Amino acid sequence: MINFVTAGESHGKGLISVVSGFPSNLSISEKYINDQLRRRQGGYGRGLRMKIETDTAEIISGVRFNKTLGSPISIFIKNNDWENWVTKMSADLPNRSVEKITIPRPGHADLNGTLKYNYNDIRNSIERSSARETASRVAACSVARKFLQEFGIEIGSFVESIGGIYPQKNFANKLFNHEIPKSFSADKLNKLSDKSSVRVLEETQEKKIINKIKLAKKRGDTLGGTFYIVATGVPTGLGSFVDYDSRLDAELSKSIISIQAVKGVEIGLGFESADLFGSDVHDEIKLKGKEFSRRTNRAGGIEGSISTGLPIIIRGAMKPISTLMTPLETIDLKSMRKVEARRERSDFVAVPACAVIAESMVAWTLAKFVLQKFGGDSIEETKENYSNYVNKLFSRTKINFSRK
Ligand code: EPS
Repeated sequence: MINFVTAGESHGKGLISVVSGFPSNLSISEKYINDQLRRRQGGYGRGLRMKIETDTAEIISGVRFNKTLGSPISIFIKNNDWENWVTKMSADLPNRSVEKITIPRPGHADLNGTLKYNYNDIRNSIERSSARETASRVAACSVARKFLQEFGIEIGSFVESIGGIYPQKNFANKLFNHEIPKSFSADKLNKLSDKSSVRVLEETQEKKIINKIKLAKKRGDTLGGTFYIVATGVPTGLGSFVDYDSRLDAELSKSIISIQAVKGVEIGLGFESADLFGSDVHDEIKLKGKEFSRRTNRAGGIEGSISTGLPIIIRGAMKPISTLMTPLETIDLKSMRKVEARRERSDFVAVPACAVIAESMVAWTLAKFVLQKFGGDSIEETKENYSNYVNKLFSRTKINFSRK
């Protein structure tokens, strides 16, 4: 079974990812990972830190001549900002002069982290709860993304809205109506959304959003928004209804809501389907050549917690960034008096980055289910098991139902 763990604080020496359980002989390179890290750093409205960092993955183990060995893959991302934090974040020097932070920001982990871990400095909570950690997630999950590409499974995303500004025509509706050409694949979606500085698909919407972000900056405020993740090429049969934690939709939702500042996740039509008649929601089943298909895809590619073979469609909602340059009210934990929250260097909006991070988390979850179903110690073995299943799926169904 695959697993990944990340380590590192936002302003420490760097970030570490350790990935285990992938089969041998999978091609992977630092360049492949860096291309994804670069996508994560983008987006109009990101903070000054993105000018300091050029997140670069250094593969420390588990790969030889660009092929996985089947052993743990460890990846290091250096923090360029570390040189400014050597004293403040020293691992083994006692704190002689570093001022403690005693004023928690509303909306972040500052107060809760300090209470839970009995910290004597809120900086200890800020460092690991920061969204900086997502850089190491993207590095780790890029291995999963590359693995899925071996099976023709692609993952893409686009930003649906920022600050309540939505598109004229939502591309997602085409997906729900299953009105997309067979040639469509999620990586082509990224070629469109990555062109936009806020990763939206409509130019007029982009202009309105950038103006809204400028307004937020002027007010010393922040924004959130919504995004869609789309996975194409996913075979029928991933996930199962037999256990709560074998359910594909549940595990995908968990992986996305685990991202810092994500407060909502929907599979397919999600909350909208709660208001509709069943006849306007359930996807009628049809035959397409030698495959089962659906007339529509409002289920978002998952029925009975199992993948249907149609694109998986997930929508996420990200709350506004917690650090406001026009601070909200809080309590100073030293004086226990009402004060204004601290200003910490930060992003104004990070929804474009969040959508890229969510792609990585979806890649991880789908890779987990692919390996769970098809196993294999080498990529060749996994691919053999996969083709055997996919090629026989339809004929086996016919035999089952013709059997007496
Ligand atoms: C981030 C790097 C850090 C995080 C930021 C995301 O930037 P800085 O060094 O300026 O604090 O703070 O995350 C947040 C804005 C947050 O609220 O957690 C990154 O690399 O994505």
